[in-house]
Amino acid sequence: MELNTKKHTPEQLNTLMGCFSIHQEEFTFSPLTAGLINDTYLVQRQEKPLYILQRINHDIFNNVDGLMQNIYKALEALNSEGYTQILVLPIASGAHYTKTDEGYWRLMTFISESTTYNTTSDTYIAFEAGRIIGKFHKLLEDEELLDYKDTIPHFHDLNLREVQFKNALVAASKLKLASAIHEIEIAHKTLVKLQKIDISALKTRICHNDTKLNNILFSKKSNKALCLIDLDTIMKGYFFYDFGDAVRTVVNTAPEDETILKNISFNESLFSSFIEGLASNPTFLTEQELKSLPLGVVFMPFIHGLRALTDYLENNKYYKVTYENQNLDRCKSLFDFSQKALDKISFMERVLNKHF
Ligand code: GN1
Ligand code: MG
Repeated sequence: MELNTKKHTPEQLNTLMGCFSIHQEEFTFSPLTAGLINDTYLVQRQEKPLYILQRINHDIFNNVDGLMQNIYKALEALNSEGYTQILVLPIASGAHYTKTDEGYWRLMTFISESTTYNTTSDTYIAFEAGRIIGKFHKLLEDEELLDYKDTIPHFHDLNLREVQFKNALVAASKLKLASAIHEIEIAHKTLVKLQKIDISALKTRICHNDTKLNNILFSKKSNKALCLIDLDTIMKGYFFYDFGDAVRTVVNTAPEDETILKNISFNESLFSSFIEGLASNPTFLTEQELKSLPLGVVFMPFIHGLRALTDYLENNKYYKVTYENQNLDRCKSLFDFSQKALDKISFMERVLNKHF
């Protein structure tokens, strides 16, 4: 397994920049540590941010070629009024990434005057989050599904995540099992409840698959949403994945690994604004998709919580952690939000009926 935490020197990174077809200068690099999978650097020249340089985690994304093709294909379509286009910078051969002994690297444009938020209490930001997610889907609505590779097959498939969880239960130490006894019980109970989601009637779309709030870029000046970032998981999926993942992070004013559960809440005003923003796009959702959305808000935090719990039981081999029990804390927090979303199903239905 590659080491996720390996530090790269400025010399190494400057040499790497030499591979890309850009104006070559002396750059400086600041690590961006919000992501849990890749190594990400902000590339600056004389303090002006210019690019995002990333080492793709090859243990997780083993089809880098397919992944970069998906991104490149989607970015061609993600260019319109009200949506800022990101560019992938090629290397000399025209390829969209470079491979070194250190792994696979790509370079993308940094959108100037932009910022991200981990959480928000601002209804305008919630509106804009909804608007940009709808816009993203509207722009990708007519993509040819066959052009996209399943780079992480069954990524949000609960059956796969259930099997992985059950395998982890068999292999985990007694101590670990005892420390997560309560969460394991919630997982078993909720798995039964969520089995009833019927995906057979849902339209398969090209989705982002990781639409948490901090994967949306906002204008620093106006707070208008600019575009979605972190495009590694662009592949086929259902709209309720992107909806549920966005809602779990937009309407909850506590972060994903909040340890004080009373701080975790489902804010109704933020939800209503998010839906208003989503509905400000020309319609694209089917009746069946609209019906799937409230349960999607229960489903997405649950599946993330289950993956965090599985990783905790497997001694943190997937997600980067900054302390031993972080995956368990994430699980507790995600399960708690999932439960709180379950209590808001009829509220969500009412708001959706009003706007769609
Ligand atoms: C991972 O690395 P990051 O933060 O973009 C994960 C997402 C989770 C997220 C939890 C490929 O994304 O599914 O929602 O952590 N991505 C992958 O914050 O597993
Ligand atoms: Mg991601």
